Amino acid sequence: MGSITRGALIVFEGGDRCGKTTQCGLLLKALVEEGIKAQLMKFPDRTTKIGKIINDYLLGNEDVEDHVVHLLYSANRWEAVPRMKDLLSRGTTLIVDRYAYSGVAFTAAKQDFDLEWCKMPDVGLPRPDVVVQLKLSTEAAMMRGGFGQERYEKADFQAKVANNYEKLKDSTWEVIDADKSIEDLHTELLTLCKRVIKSTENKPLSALWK
Ligand code: NYM
Repeated sequence: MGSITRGALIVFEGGDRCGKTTQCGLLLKALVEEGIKAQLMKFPDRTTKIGKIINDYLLGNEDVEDHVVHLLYSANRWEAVPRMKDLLSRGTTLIVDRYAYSGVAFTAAKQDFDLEWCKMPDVGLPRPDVVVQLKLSTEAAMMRGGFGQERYEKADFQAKVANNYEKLKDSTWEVIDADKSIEDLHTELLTLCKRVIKSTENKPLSALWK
C-alpha cells in the first residue's frame, strides 16, 4: 500500500464581511466534487462549551474580561487540534475560516494589548500551509449585509484589525483582492488552493510561531 499523503491546512483570514465564509463553502464544494478529501472548520467554533461562552460574548449577552476572552478563543483552537492533526494525517485538507491571526489581530486592536503577548497562547498550533487573506476596504465591507450586528463590527476597530494583519503577514500569506464577484473570486481561490494541496502533500506539518 502506498503511504497516505497529508492534507493541506488552508486558513482564510480577513476583516468582517469580506466574504470568507461564502468562499470557504464554495471551495469545499468544488474540492469535494473533484474528489479531493476536504473539510470545513470555523473559529470560533461556537458549538463547544468554550465556543458557547464566546458566542454569548459576541452577541453581547455576556461580558467577559478582554484577556479572558482572548485565552478562550485560543483554547477553542487548541481543543480542535487533535481532530485537525488526525484529519490532516489521513489526507483530508482543512479549509479553516479564521485562525490564530484573527485571535491576535482582533485582541491587539483593543486598548493596552501588545501583539507579542497576544501571540503567546497560540504558539505551537499546527502551522497553516497557506494563509489566504481576503482584502476588502472597510467602506466596501460596511456596504455588505449584516455589518454592525456583532461586537467589533465598527469601522475604526476594523481599521486597527487590518493594521495588525499587516504586522502578522509572513511568507505563507497570499493576499487576495476580495472586491470582485463571488464567481471570479471563487475561481481564483480554487486554483490557488489546488496548487497548495499539491505542493504540501509530502511536507511535514510544522508549528506556528516557533
Ligand atoms: N475573533 C475570532 C476574535 O476576536 N478572536 C479570534 O480568535 C477569532 C477566531 O470573532 N468579529 C472575532 C472575529 C469576529 C468574531 O467571527 C466572530 P466570525 O468569523 O464572524 O464568526
